[in-house]
Amino acid sequence: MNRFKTHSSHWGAFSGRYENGGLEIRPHPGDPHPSPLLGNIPAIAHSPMHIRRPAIRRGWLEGTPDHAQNRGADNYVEVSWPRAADLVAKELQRVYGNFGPEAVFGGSYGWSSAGRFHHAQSQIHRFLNVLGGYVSSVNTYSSGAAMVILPHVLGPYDHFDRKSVTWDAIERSSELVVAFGGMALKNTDVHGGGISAHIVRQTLNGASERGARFVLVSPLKDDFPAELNAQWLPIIPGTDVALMLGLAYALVSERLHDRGFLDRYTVGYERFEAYLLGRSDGVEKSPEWASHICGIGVETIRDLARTMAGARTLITVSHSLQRADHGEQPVWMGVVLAAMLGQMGLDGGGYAYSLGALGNIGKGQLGVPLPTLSQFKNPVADFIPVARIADMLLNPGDEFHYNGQAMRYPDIRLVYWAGGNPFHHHQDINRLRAAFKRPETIIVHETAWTSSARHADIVLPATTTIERDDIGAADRDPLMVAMKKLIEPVGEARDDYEIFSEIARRLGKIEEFTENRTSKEWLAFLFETTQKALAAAGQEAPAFEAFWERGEMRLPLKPNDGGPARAFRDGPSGSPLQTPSGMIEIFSETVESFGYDDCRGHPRWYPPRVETEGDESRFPLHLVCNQPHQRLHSQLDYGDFSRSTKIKGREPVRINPADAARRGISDGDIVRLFNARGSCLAAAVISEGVREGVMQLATGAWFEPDDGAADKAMCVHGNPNILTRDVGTSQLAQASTGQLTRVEVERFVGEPPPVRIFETMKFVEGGAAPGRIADPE
Ligand SMILES: Nc1nc2c(c(=O)[nH]1)N[C@H]1C(S)=C(S)[C@@H](COP(=O)(O)OP(=O)(O)OC[C@H]3O[C@@H](n4cnc5c(=O)[nH]c(N)nc54)[C@H](O)[C@@H]3O)O[C@H]1N2
Ligand SMILES: Nc1nc2c(c(=O)[nH]1)N[C@H]1C(S)=C(S)[C@@H](COP(=O)(O)OP(=O)(O)OC[C@H]3O[C@@H](n4cnc5c(=O)[nH]c(N)nc54)[C@H](O)[C@@H]3O)O[C@H]1N2
Ligand SMILES: [Mo]
Repeated sequence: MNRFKTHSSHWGAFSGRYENGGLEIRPHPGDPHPSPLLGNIPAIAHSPMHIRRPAIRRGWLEGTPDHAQNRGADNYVEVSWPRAADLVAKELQRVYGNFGPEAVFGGSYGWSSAGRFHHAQSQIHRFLNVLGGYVSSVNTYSSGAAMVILPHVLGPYDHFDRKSVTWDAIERSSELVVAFGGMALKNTDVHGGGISAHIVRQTLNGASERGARFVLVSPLKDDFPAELNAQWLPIIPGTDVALMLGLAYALVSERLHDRGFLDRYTVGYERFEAYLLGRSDGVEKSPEWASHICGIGVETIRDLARTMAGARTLITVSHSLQRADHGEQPVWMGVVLAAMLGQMGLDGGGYAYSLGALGNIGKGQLGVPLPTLSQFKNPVADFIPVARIADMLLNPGDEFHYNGQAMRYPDIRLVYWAGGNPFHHHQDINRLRAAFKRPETIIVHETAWTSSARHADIVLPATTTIERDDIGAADRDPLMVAMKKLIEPVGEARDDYEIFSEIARRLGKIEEFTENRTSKEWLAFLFETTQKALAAAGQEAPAFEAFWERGEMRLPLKPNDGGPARAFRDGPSGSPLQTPSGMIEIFSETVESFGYDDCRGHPRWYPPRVETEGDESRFPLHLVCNQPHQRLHSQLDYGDFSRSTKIKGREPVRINPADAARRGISDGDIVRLFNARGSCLAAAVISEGVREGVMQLATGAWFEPDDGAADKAMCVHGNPNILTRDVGTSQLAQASTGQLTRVEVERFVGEPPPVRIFETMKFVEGGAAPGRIADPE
């Protein structure tokens, strides 16, 4: 009998045992609410989706003219590892030699897997830096707008996103939590790097039992756990700023705003108030005005304003609100509303950005540093805001604006990706497909035959975490886990580290990349960072071997002191915020000075651009494209749990009964969603939990075109990014706006095209062009 071995993932610690051809998974015994996402893991061991051998796209290998036009519609030729590594090394040499590192895009955004050493992002960036650098990307798809606006308003991003409001304060002191965008429990299933205890449900229940009340502002009812009986304000998507302004106006008109707080801790309130009351633009942002825009009743708005002013109130703003047109505004306006209530820095009150988006946000901070692989320094200054990838590939040399800078897109010849899935995360997939036809070469390390792998020229099979040893640890999680290999590598899959080492060897850079350490030596070496800090703090500091034998280790937490918000409240001059004024910037001279018409000196209401563009009126329904409850992004969409949620093999789309009835759609029907950009099929689920006029289709179903060669392909599986818009939030942050789009829907009549994406890949034979390397075998 094999023993269960400890392991960890972005959605929980667990142990696993491989026996008789099957992988058995047990959640960590200390986890009060283990995630059902663990059910996706066993498929790794046997799914035909795991890439088994290096594969080259035939057109690239044969060097046919215009071969790049065939990306996404071509066949693949399997090759040996030595040949694949030779081809990659030779191509890197060519591109670096002819065009320099400014022609290599290595942003490689993506969540990859848990594990401190085999972290694909760290590995690829380290490797490309050894070769001379790469064009990088900044910020995230998660919170691209907040990461740029918050530093102007409150100081460093994490001060109010992680360091100030904690779950224990909410359980102890909050009387009212108003959650713009909710706190869907599904989202707290995961945390980047690992999460050993899922505590959000029990914490919210604890607060509720003490008498705390909850208000959910969201188009979806299940964005808050049902047992809390939250008051549901089913808002029209994209209109939270209008509601917040209506609440602010109600506070001022009843003199419920905290003038003392505004005077002592903020700058620019007067200029904002002139806008709020209509003195600067002739429009009063009254509850009546707000109600017309956001669909929430006037009296409801007034009542909520009074309740907020009369209780210990916490305002939370979710990531999702800013992953939309003008996404900077709700983040900023949430701060202003909280400042008007005067409770920032009080226990269980004030403002928390993104609480509930990830399972460890709101937990205590670790008292020791975690093992971290050095990525070295990137000498290349060129970068893009992460969601501008298609713009960059389509428009080299064009000017764009970002956070006060005028910049130009670089001319990219080679794209190298490891640990991310752009055909999952990026918007307007048809446009992305056109963009992916531009570079000369695209290299991808993947564990699975995702759509990104199917658009690459060179596909190198990477192991998943269960095929290798690693150290599991994450921000705010006190459990460090020995992630032990559970199965042998599938097929010829190799660790990213090993792949990069082989290529580095061919380029004469092996010593720089590996520093002469094996994987196992790296684990022991990286572990020392934490071990030494533990010893210095007088804590038990086991040797690596002892930790590995034991399987896990508890790390100390810092005492919880209310963070920068509390310190600022207690002494605004001694602990100023790290903003230009040291205060909360209700008006930002810096942002105003950029002169952008889509993000000015104080938060304001901008009607969403999608609605002001003529042909969008043909698409009356709002589509919410949120995070999936059944997987992490696109990862393991082929896993059992994710597939158990599909209907007739397609992704479920939720629709309100009234909208369905009007279109003759019944539960379980295959429907076609479409707009000016594209279309996809999905399976209808009729639900009262979705506001009328809104549909919801989660992200993460692997993109499968009906015709890989068509300019405008339809996704037969249900990937919403075929419909979303590829425009930045504003010139300030240029962040993703993928959360919301507009569509129409109809019942699909006839035999729908089959979903084939999870079927075994078929390979072809192929020759090599003169100049490309032939297989030595
Ligand atoms: N419309 C819309 N789009 C969105 C969003 C939205 O709300 N709406 N949300 C956005 C957000 S917040 C995010 S964070 C992004 C997520 O986008 P991604 O992070 O790109 O999504 P993942 O599916 O996690 O992609 C990780 C990939 O890495 C691979 N992988 C895992 N482990 C390894 C490894 O060890 N080595 C290698 N080489 N590969 C590995 C997996 O197989 C997977 O394909 O999506 C964004 N896209
Ligand atoms: N199970 C699971 N959990 C995850 C992830 C996953 O893939 N799977 N991904 C993780 C990642 S990388 C991130 S960044 C976070 C993302 O965290 P979020 O971005 O907050 O998560 P979403 O689920 O995309 O959106 C949350 C809710 O916002 C609501 N919403 C959408 N538009 C509006 C609006 O205009 N107004 C209001 N008031 N509400 C709106 C939607 O109903 C949606 O369910 O989630 C993390 N958690
Ligand atoms: Mo994210």
